[in-house]
Amino acid sequence: MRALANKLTNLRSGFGLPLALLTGVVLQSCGGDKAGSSQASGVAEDAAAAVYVPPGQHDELYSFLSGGFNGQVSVYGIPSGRLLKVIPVFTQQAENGYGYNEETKPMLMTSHGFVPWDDLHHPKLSRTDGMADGRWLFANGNNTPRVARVDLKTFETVEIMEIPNSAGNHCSPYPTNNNEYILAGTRFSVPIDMEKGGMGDASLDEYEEKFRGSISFIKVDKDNGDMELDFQVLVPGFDYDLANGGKGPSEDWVFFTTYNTERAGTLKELGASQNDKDYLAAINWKLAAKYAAEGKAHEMPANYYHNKLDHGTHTAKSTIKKTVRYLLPEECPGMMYLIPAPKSPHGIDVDPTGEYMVVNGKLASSLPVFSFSKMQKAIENKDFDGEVNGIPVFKYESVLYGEVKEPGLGPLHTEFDNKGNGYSTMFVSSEVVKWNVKDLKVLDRMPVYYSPGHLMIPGGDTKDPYGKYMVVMNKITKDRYLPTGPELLHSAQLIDISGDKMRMLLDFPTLAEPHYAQAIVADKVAPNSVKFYKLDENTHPEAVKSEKDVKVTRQGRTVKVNMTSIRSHFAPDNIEGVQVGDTVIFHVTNLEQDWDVPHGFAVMGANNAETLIMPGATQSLRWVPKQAGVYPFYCTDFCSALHQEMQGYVRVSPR
Ligand code: CUK
Ligand code: CUA
Repeated sequence: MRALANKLTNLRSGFGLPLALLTGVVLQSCGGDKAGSSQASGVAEDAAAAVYVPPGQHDELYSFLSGGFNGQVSVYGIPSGRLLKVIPVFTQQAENGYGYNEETKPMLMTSHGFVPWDDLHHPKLSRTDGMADGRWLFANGNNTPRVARVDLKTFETVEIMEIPNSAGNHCSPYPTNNNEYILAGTRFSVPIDMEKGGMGDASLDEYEEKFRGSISFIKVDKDNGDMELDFQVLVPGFDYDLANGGKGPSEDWVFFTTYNTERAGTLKELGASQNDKDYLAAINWKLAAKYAAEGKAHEMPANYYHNKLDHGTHTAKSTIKKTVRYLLPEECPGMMYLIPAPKSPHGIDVDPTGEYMVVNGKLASSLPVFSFSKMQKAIENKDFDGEVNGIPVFKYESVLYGEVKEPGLGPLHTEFDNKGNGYSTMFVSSEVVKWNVKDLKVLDRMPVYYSPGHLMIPGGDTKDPYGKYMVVMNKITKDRYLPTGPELLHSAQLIDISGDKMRMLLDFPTLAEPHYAQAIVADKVAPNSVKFYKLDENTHPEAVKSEKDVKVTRQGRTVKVNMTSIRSHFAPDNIEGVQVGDTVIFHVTNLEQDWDVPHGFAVMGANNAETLIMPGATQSLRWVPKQAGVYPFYCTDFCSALHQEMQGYVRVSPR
């Protein structure tokens, strides 16, 4: 894909001419004045005012961008594009000790052991009545299949669940309209051993008969958000790419794009692309839940981790789950259907009314829009064209509403505004195309730099989009910013969609590669934000709540240091009695009860990281000193005028 895009950006930039050069030519031809330069680069005249948030003022919206291969979620203010926070999710973060300190290490445990990295593609906000409610943010781990939940009161990852019988948790996570379920679909199909559980052994020659995909139905507790894997649907062994849920009339349904429907096992040569069409899979999740509740589900052994942060101790605990229930679509009539779609489709997006399903076929020359009411009619009339593993396949025409003709090259994703329009990214022709959902006419085009993947309109995947802004996330940065060597940050662009024509407002670099994003008005999140943890609610077993209770104790070869931090000292700050080879655990309680006064803690030579302790919390660092000496430790976060004095020593004696 990247090679193709490069080719195309070269094309766009004048057959290999550096784009800057070409822009220069354009600039010259229109006089090179300020207005001319804005015009030449397509930036709205009042862009600066439109994105300017004066110092001390807050942004209108929070946006949550996936970090892709950095495994985290980054939070940007919209419209300013200011980075507000990086929320560590699947990757260790040395900056605050996530995944390094004893409290958060269990968060990254899986059946494969400690996996402190993942590839995070899709953040999704929790929902109430089909609208983002600002309570939680769910996100997928693509590589070692996991789903995470971030609590937006604290902007902390509070839960990570591993997904069994999955490989490449890509079409994930999709909340239904009241978070009844979070749906998580597999990208790769794998041989699933339904007797012994888990992945079986099979050759790729046995792909068609032995390989299956899975769609996980994860229940979410209404009050505290806790997830629980209710059951899975073991689907035919296609590759499942992306999903999206219905709304309004289609709210009982969820739709998945598939590729490799010939089940070739390998994408070599023609492989996965030889079929003229792949499928859009439609699953009635409510009916699936009913089948599971009525005893249609089988059970098989499983082995997956479920990691949760306990509120009082602020410590993650892992539970290992040993079984999983599953449904087979061939035994559940009416639960799953297949709609022929352009081959190798990518995104599937449902419009705010819930009637139209858009399939973004990246190799197709048109954008098919399917009709939910026609699909229901086709089900009634049994208007099918064969079946796969007992799953009925519709005739293309019987469910098609119409096609957007010649939208551009390489459609990948679509979002919607609140005025009946869709906006689709064209990866190859590197533009966003605005079209009307009713008459399918293209209304406007905006070139973006370069090669867009997802785009996001705040609320654009809900029944009532906020509209106003659109963020396009691009795969290639090239000459957009000052060069920083071969590796460049990715790029997002903010576009004003409030008028008939799209208007380019702002470029901002992003951390690693953003795929999807979500945004929500600040009022839905900011008032609930926790400022510090209450010391008297801290139930961490190693917490010390007063300096007079600090202690150093030895049990065998383990030395426990229960210590405190407060401006501007640690207690104790002179630790003796440690020997080479001991396991030393520093349990540091931050006694502060004020917003924005964390204290950091780091020890010379400790091969983990620092830990950053929030006010009222206790965090623990483990250290095994290998050499005798007197080791300094200090606070790493400038916390007061005497921050530099916030230090101490640990004496490590020879054994
Ligand atoms: S995917 Cu990345 S651009 Cu993983 Cu949602 Cu389409
Ligand atoms: Cu505490 Cu610096």
